[in-house]
Amino acid sequence: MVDTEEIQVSFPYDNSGEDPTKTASDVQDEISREDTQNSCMKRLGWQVILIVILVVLFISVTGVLVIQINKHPSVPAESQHTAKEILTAWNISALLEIENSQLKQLLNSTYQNFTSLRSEYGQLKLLMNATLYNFTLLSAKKTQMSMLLKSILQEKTQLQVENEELNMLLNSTLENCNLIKEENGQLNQLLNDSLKIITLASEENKRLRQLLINERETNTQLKTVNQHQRSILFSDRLSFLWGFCNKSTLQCSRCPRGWVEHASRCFFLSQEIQKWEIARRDCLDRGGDLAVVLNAEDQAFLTNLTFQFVQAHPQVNFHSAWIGLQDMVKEGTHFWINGKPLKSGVIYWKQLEPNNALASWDKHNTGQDCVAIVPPRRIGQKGWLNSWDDIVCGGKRHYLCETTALNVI
Ligand SMILES: *[C@@H]1O[C@H](CO)[C@@H](O)[C@H](O)[C@H]1NC(C)=O
Ligand SMILES: *[C@@H]1O[C@H](CO)[C@@H](O)[C@H](O)[C@H]1NC(C)=O
Ligand SMILES: *[C@@H]1O[C@H](CO)[C@@H](O)[C@H](O)[C@H]1NC(C)=O
Ligand SMILES: *[C@@H]1O[C@H](CO)[C@@H](O)[C@H](O)[C@H]1NC(C)=O
Ligand SMILES: *[C@@H]1O[C@H](CO)[C@@H](O)[C@H](O)[C@H]1NC(C)=O
Ligand SMILES: *[C@@H]1O[C@H](CO)[C@@H](O)[C@H](O)[C@H]1NC(C)=O
Ligand SMILES: *[C@@H]1O[C@H](CO)[C@@H](O)[C@H](O)[C@H]1NC(C)=O
Ligand SMILES: *[C@@H]1O[C@H](CO)[C@@H](O)[C@H](O)[C@H]1NC(C)=O
Ligand SMILES: *[C@@H]1O[C@H](CO)[C@@H](O)[C@H](O)[C@H]1NC(C)=O
Ligand SMILES: [Ca+2]
Ligand SMILES: [Ca+2]
Repeated sequence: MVDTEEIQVSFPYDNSGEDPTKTASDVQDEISREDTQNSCMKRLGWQVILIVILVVLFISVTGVLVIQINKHPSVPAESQHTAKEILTAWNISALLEIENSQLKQLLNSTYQNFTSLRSEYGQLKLLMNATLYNFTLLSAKKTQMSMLLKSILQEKTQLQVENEELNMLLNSTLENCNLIKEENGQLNQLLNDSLKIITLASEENKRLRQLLINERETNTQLKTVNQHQRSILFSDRLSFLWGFCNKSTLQCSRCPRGWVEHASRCFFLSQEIQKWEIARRDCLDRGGDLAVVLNAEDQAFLTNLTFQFVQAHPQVNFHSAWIGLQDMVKEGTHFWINGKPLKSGVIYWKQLEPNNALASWDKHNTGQDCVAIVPPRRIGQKGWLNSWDDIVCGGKRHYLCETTALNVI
């Protein structure tokens, strides 16, 4: 728009067809046109003068010829010839006149052509100026356009690069998306599995709970039964049996509590000390009698019992423990409490025993008639099984009782 306006401002008479106001150039034009007109007129004047001169020349030549003819009237042939010449000259004159008018017309037409050409030239000049201007404008525009094109091309290249990058990004994103989708599927599967497991577990839990409730009920019932049975168990009538059981562990043995089983018999080593007679009474009260040594196994077991006691109670001044053997009736003849005599050649005596030694405090000189086991000082010592000693029956000693073990069918 601006361009067009400028053009219109610069060339306001271009296409309007109105009469141009006179500018300096136009005045110049006018002047130059007048010059041209003047020169034409001058040329025309020269031609006229030339023609006049020619006519004068012709007339003067003709006059000379006539004078000469008059001078020589005697010569008719010559006269005739001269007339002919005059006619020719007349012809020539006429021809010249015609030619002159033709030239005039030509000049007029040329002039007219010239005038029209001049105006055409002016128009062409204007057109060319406009065209040039348009061309300049267009070339400027073209430069702009080419610059624009260049920048657009650059932008396009950048955009292409960016596009490629974006494509790659999109691809990687798509790949990631696919991976995530896959993972999601796996997780879904896992979740489903977990849910299934949970469902199963919850069912199992329910079942177990029911079972627990049932069990609790059973338990309560059993407790009631148990309490009933307990009341029966701990009644006085069964107190004898409890002597064979540990009430806290409910473990029962074939021997009463505190007694040790050996060879289907039960043995008891007293904590207290008593004279032989009172010791025997206590064994009887406990449902047994003083211990009898039937063989080497019995001898080893009983000796070990006293040894273990000494080991376990180092603070006790343990001298010996009575067994059921004595020679109170006849000195030197030993009898067991079951009435059986001591077999001859028994080798369980300590060295130098029995000696029936008489103690200073033995005022009645009764001697040593009751037998006790003296614990050895160490295991493996020489004479481990030779532990018997005859002692005054009134001395206070620990004692070994024995009873039969319960025969459980
Ligand atoms: C003059 O011109 C006329 C016509 O053009 C012609 O017939 C005639 O013969 C001419 N005369 C002379 C003397 O040339
Ligand atoms: C030239 O021609 C124009 C018309 O064509 C006429 O009006 C004018 O008188 C002529 N001029 C001369 C000198 O013949
Ligand atoms: C003038 O121009 C016309 C047409 O443009 C042409 O026919 C004619 O011959 C020209 N006259 C001269 C003397 O150039
Ligand atoms: C052509 O245009 C320019 C400005 O556009 C002007 O200065 C110049 O005079 C013009 N020339 C002609 C012959 O019109
Ligand atoms: C110059 O450009 C204008 C507008 O673009 C147009 O109208 C005019 O015809 C053009 N002139 C030429 C001589 O091309
Ligand atoms: C993106 O992936 C499509 C199809 O998967 C492929 O045609 C294209 O070449 C890939 N583009 C890039 C930049 O990797
Ligand atoms: C998960 O379980 C539901 C119903 O139990 C089912 O519709 C869905 O397809 C399962 N999905 C997978 C990934 O197994
Ligand atoms: C019962 O057994 C426990 C464990 O063995 C024991 O600590 C406890 O002394 C025993 N009670 C009796 C009375 O033997
Ligand atoms: C002595 O008795 C203890 C405990 O009962 C036992 O471990 C050990 O083997 C016994 N020793 C002998 C030599 O019998
Ligand atoms: Ca004696
Ligand atoms: Ca003795």
